[in-house]
Amino acid sequence: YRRVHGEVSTREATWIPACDESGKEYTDIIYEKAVGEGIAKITINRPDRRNAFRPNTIKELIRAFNDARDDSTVGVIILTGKGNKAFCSGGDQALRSSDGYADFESFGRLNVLDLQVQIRRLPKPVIAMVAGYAVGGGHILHMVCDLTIAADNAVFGQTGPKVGSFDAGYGSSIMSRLIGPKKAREMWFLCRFYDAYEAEKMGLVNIVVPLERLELETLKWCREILRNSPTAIRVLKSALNAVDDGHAGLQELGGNATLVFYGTEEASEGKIAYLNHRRPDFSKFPRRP
Ligand code: S0N
Repeated sequence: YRRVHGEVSTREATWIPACDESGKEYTDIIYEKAVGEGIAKITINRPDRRNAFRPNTIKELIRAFNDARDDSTVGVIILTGKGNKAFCSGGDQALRSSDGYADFESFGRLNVLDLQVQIRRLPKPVIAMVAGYAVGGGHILHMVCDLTIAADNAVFGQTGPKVGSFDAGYGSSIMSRLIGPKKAREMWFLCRFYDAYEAEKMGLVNIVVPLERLELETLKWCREILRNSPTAIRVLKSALNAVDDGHAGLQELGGNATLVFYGTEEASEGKIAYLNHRRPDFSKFPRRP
């Protein structure tokens, strides 16, 4: 296998700042792309709050993820937190009001839910690169990512019932799928924290690596993915989510079937016949067993 495919590079990446079509500066995140690599990296940049998110953080994350989705040179997206102390500590509790989280507006939002859906539906793998705490809504963010690479100092847990909140959506259903219904109840009801190795045993993370190797290992996983067929990965991501995501999951998977079908001569025949005002001739296309 190695002879045919060669070793995957383990070198560091060269990151350059990226922006989206709005051209607006980011304040709460850092958005970068690796030169010549097909990898985007989105970093929550509020380390003094353990990378807690406010509505503006989520708005910026949504913009960056949209850009990475639309950029056909990007094949994998890394989501991480600034510094080694936290991936993300969830919603900024200082900004919590009676109707969600409010920063620069007079009303509250729970817009992290939109971000969770966006990551889930994004047709490219999203990898959570976790150092330090991934707790509360930050824990849910890593769970909705496709893969999680954890540093050996990573700590995972829910805090909702301690601080008077809960995520009864993906934060419950995806967790139950990942670690099983009993363990999910334990995690939510007791609000314990779990170290990286416990999390690995529970099936919450893919691999645990020394903190100093976290980015290099994550890059290695990205590069391995990037060697593989983007269409196969795209369809597989939607297939792996389809049952759990119900109609929305089937829509995503079905959309991929349409995407692939549009590339065939059979599909083209229908379009060309319509445009030429003639009856389509599908007779030469096989009705496969
Ligand atoms: C992460 C923890 C364990 C780190 O402990 P450590 O290392 O001892 O640091 P601290 O001294 O505690 O923190 C350093 C500074 O950072 C501030 N800070 C940390 N986390 C937050 C936060 N989440 N919000 C605001 N500030 C935060 C500290 O206050 C401290 O600042 P100074 O130095 O000024 O005092 C530890 O910090 C910890 O336990 N943090 C809180 C974790 C938590 O409870 N998070 C919120 C959980 N809830 C959600 O995330 C809800 C998500 C959500 O939006 C949602 C989604 C779906 C449905 C509903 C909701 C909903 O909210 O209701």
